[in-house]
Amino acid sequence: MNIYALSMDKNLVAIGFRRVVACAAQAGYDVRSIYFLDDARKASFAGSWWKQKTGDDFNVNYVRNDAALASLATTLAGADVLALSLMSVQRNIARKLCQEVKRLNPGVQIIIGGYHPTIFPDDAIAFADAICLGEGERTFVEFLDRVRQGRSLKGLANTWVREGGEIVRNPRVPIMTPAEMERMPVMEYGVAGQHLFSYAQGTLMPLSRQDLIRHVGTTYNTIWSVGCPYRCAFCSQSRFIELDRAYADYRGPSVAYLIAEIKAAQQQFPIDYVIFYDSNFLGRDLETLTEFSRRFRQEIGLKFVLSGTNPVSIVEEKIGVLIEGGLVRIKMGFESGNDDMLQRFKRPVSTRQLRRATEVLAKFGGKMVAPSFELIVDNPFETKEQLYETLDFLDETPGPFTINLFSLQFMPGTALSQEVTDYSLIEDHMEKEYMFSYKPTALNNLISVFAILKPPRAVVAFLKNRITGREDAASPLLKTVLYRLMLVRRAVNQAKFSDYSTFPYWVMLFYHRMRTFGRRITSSFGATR
Ligand code: B12
Ligand code: SF4
Repeated sequence: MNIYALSMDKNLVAIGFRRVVACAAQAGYDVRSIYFLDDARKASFAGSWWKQKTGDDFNVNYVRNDAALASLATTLAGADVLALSLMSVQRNIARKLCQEVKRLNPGVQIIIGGYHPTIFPDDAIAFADAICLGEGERTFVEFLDRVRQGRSLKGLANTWVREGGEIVRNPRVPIMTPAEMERMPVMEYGVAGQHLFSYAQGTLMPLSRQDLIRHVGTTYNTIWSVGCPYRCAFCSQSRFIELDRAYADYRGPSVAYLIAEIKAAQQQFPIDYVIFYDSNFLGRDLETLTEFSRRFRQEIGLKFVLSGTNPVSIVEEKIGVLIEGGLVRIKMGFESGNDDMLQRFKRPVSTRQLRRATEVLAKFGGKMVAPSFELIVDNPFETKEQLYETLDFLDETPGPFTINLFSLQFMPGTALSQEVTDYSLIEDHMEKEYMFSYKPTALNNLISVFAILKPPRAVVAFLKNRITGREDAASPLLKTVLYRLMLVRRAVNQAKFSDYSTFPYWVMLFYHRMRTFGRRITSSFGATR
């Protein structure tokens, strides 16, 4: 069977995609993977912060190239199966592509998995033959088996399918237990059978080892546990828990599995940093984290970053244990510095608990990069007074720390988007990639100063005074300047801890070579003694 699998994420991280492709490969299917990138020549992950647009056009999908989509569709139309992994921000491009493929060859069986079909199935099924809701390891293989055998898709668990013009909502079976996850192959992480599609040029090319390094540098990006017990109003997690209660657990394989997965990648590629995207890596108990930390230090010996943690789980013992294992940097969602908004967001924390988390983290100031707290702004439910409270909260937060601002997004299927009657708002957000997409208002710009430094109280008071009554005045240039300064501050801070994981790939590679050289020298000295 001729199978194409397309990751629409516009980077080469694609953790869930790589997992389902690995399952299909293990089942004997020859899958050609394609990673859809805006422009394959430019940074898509490693060093991409430096290239981020911050001006007026910062938050829309960067490239539009209908001719390129048409040429990709011509290739894909030769397939028996086209599998897509999709987030909502890529939905418009994916829909165009699928429609064109179907026009050229109605016989191609299209299956879509990922967050978009899971959260917004009514939308996704309109341009696919089948959509997978939630995890797809077993579903993808069963789908391929059925297509190969020419069987109906009716009854294909955890999917919706279109048959004879009708939408069939197939029954659900429970998602995998940790024991079942343990038996899954580790994610596909090589270059054989993999391709890059460069949207800007419309070119499809085999993925080389150099390409992979150019795009991810010396990072290895993975996730240990899938799921989260909370139901924050702006997050799609509640939708997952509705699908299956087991999504409320931090569900994942054993420490041994995780270590074996990382080792396998380490044997193939130069890796210095492992980045974990768990919703809350620290949600695991101290005993498990201690085992992880010990084995990570002894058997992997790299630095690791926690891209997802929850302030509710910041416990001194846990942080201490992980730092011993190699933890170098930590990010977490604070979302707001005022209690009304935290409640409205249904966050599991109050500002008092946030404060406690910052106090714990401040104790490790000299041992890891300043933690990063993420905040939501441009929130139509929030008053200026409440936003000023967030500013005061930051002002009182013990340092060192940095912040990331994000505009509130009304993603489909979240509790918050159900409060919105204007559907175009949601549609609009399917066009946006919203990293640093906050509006360049005076108040946002003032808050963003805390990403660079903690100004003296008197300066904050002075600036507050200056912008009072003009909080919404736009200043994109100032935003860009502040953004650049923030990057410089972070670079300096990260370099102090040899954390180059957000730097351009060539910096990471240079550090890797130095590190390897240093290790060789040390071991040859050891051998001659
Ligand atoms: C890691 C991560 C990233 C990474 C890598 C993305 C990746 N795909 O690996 C990075 C940092 C690059 C990233 C970027 C973005 N992300 Co992100 N990210 C996540 C995060 C934290 C974990 C995703 C993950 O790996 N899950 C675990 C894997 C195993 O699950 P999975 O991906 O869902 O895959 C399973 C199923 O979906 C299914 N499946 C997936 N693909 C396929 C394909 C087929 C054919 C089948 C059958 C099944 C299937 O099977 C997989 C295995 O079980 C989630 C939040 C969270 N905690 O879940 C947000 C999340 C997915 N991201 C989100 C968003 C919005 C973004 C950005 C748009 C943000 C931005 N910068 O503007 C960008 C988009 C990038 C782009 N330009 O296109 C949203 C998506 C919401 C939505 N409705 O689409 C989430 C849910 C966060 C949130 N709550 O808002 N992200
Ligand atoms: S804690 Fe994080 S992953 Fe969990 S529901 Fe809230 S935002 Fe979503």
